[in-house]
Amino acid sequence: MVDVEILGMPQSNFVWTTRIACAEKGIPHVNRPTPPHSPEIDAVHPFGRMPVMRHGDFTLCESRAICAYVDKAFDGPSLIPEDLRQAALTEQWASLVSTTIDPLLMRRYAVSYFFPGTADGKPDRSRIDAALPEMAKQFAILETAVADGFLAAGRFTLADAYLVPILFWLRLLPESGDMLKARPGLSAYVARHLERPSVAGTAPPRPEKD
Ligand SMILES: N[C@@H](CCC(=O)N[C@@H](CS)C(=O)NCC(=O)O)C(=O)O
Repeated sequence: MVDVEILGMPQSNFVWTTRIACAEKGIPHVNRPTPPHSPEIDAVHPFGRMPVMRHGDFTLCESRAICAYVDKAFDGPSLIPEDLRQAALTEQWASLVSTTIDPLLMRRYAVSYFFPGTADGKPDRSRIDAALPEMAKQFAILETAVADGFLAAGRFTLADAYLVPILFWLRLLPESGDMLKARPGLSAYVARHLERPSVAGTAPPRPEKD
């Protein structure tokens, strides 16, 4: 059987989501660490973003499409519940995470630490400070949303596969780390799911401490 190949840097939360989807499905996959806008990524994604997938002669981009393909192409447990309403709620939360939560928590906040683009290479303080009030609101919403230990459907779903990689990075940064500590439900949620075999087994290398 041809392995699924996931191209993209393992640190990317969207790459990680697709790898969790493969692991939950129980299929072998290989991750080829590949930066965005590299020739291999550009060959598949019209805007040069990661992840992209190769499966034999088939190529695909966009994490949600890749997760859907992996889900339908192989036997094995699904990250989307059978029940119509639970499936819809799973899609609702997966969409909220990728269209509203990721743009704030990752693109605006975390990226201002990891890829600040400042002249001196230091974190982009004004961009970080501007994001904090809205972040506090999102943490409050998420604390309520994971009250039963999952984001949707009362079990681990695609919605959690989108959220947990984001919270992994936010635990490591100062303001978001404090916001998480102040939310016991959300802290317990991320700690527990980071130990899930599909999540732990696909985790990116730990950043080096300075
Ligand atoms: N909607 C895309 C988002 C992918 C995305 O934003 N990937 C980021 C890394 S986490 C990226 O490639 N950024 C580079 C860029 O936007 O130029 C998906 O779900 O796959």
